Amino acid sequence: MDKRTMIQQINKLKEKHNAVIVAHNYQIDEVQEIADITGDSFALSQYCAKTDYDVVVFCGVHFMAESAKILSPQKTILLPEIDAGCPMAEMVDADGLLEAKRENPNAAVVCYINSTAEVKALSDICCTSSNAINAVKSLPHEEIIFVPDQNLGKYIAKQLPEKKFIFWKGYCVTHHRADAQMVKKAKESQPDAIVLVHPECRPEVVELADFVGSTKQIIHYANASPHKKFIIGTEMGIMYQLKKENPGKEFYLLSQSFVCPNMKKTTLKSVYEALKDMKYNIELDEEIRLKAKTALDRMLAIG
Ligand code: CIZ
Ligand code: SF4
Repeated sequence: MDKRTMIQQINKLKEKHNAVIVAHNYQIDEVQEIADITGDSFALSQYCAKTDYDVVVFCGVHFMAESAKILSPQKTILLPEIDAGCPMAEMVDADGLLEAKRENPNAAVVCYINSTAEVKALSDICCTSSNAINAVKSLPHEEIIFVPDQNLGKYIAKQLPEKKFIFWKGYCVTHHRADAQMVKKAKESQPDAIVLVHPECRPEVVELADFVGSTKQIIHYANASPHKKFIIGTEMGIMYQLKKENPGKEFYLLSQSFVCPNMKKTTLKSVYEALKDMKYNIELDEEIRLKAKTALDRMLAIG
């Protein structure tokens, strides 16, 4: 099937099932193009919760579709590629976290949204990279177990000296590849560009950046900035939105290795097949869902 026919078929199936397509900012261009909405994992989950569509095709990785299901249990949430996981989310499991809680009985658990529903269910509050500081601040506890991203944990810990952090050893395999040397080289080749990076990058990269933020914050920053050139330190999929929204500006990827293979698994064909066969339907144990929802609701409550 050629691309045009595939898109026509997708649109027909969307109508038939009263379905909507949502795509993460790291998805391939073709998928972002056909999506009804693009965004970060939390914005997309919130959209799923408030929309009237019965079926959501969630183009992203497993924990994202799971987060949507936690907030929208009555909707059918489809993940087109069932093997699209997030290696960082898999770096912490319920057993390991329970052990850490036993070893640190006075600590609260803050989990990054890049985590499984089981881990969210064991956490006091969930956070994204844009509200992690406020999430930690909202807790009265002095000790914080932060899972799973050590880089995001260290980034916020620097800004919260009054708290004692126990960092998990997780990291994003894609963002962790970048080092200070890469930033220095990129700056040398584009001396008048400013550097925008994601807090999943190593501390040595974050230290050299002009701005640190989530995908949503990076896009907002670039859109509002009077600067014309930017070096981007996050997954390459973000370039689609940045270029689309800023035709007069130049964007350079910090490193060509900023590619998340899991985010690249979803194609037009997988979206088509997801709608044709109604797969893969995300289901959650109700007890886990409700506990995980408490952690997400607490995050929502802090705004
Ligand atoms: O929460 C998300 O969507 C992730 C993983 C990254 C970001 O900054 O948007
Ligand atoms: Fe996970 Fe990193 Fe891929 Fe995001 S970019 S889904 S954190 S591996």
